[in-house]
Amino acid sequence: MQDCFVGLGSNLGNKRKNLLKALQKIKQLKETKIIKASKIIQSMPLGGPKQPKFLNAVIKLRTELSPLSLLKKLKNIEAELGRKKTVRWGPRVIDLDILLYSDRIIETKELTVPHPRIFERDFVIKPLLEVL
Ligand code: A4P
Ligand code: MG
Repeated sequence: MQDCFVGLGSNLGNKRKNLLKALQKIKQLKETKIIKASKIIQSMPLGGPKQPKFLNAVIKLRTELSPLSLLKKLKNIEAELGRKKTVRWGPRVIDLDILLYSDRIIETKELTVPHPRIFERDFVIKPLLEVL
């Protein structure tokens, strides 16, 4: 079992509901347990086109899934919640990012861990500190 931290973001539709639905689906992943969840915070959009404010949160997981299998499951959940491909950093129903996975450093085409933009983002750092 490995500890890992996942960032959740939403700025389209019923944002709070989207975060809670994603949480519910992550809870249902067989090989994974949610250990802690941060408060949901509102944040100003960073980058991308003009877009609505975000709700963000971070959760701590304990999982048997490899980083890449976890990424795939998270991508499936994004798709199930109706996320559509648009521009980079564009508005989204749900965004699920792997922030940290144990003490692993990963740099592949599909996955960069730690997430490269953690430390420039209050909306990641603040909730992350809550669940560390
Ligand atoms: N990918 C690589 N590393 C990871 C990782 N650690 N976790 C790859 C998740 N995915 C990772 O992601 C594009 C590709 O990144 C994936 O296919 C995966 O293989 P995406 O979610 O489809 O696209 P994206 O989210 O638009 O791109 P990116 O670069 O992940 O954006 P960010 O950095 O997540 O930023 N402002 C506020 N206030 N709150 C936010 O949550 N989010 C963003 C998105 C911008 N501004 C924001 C927020
Ligand atoms: Mg993303």
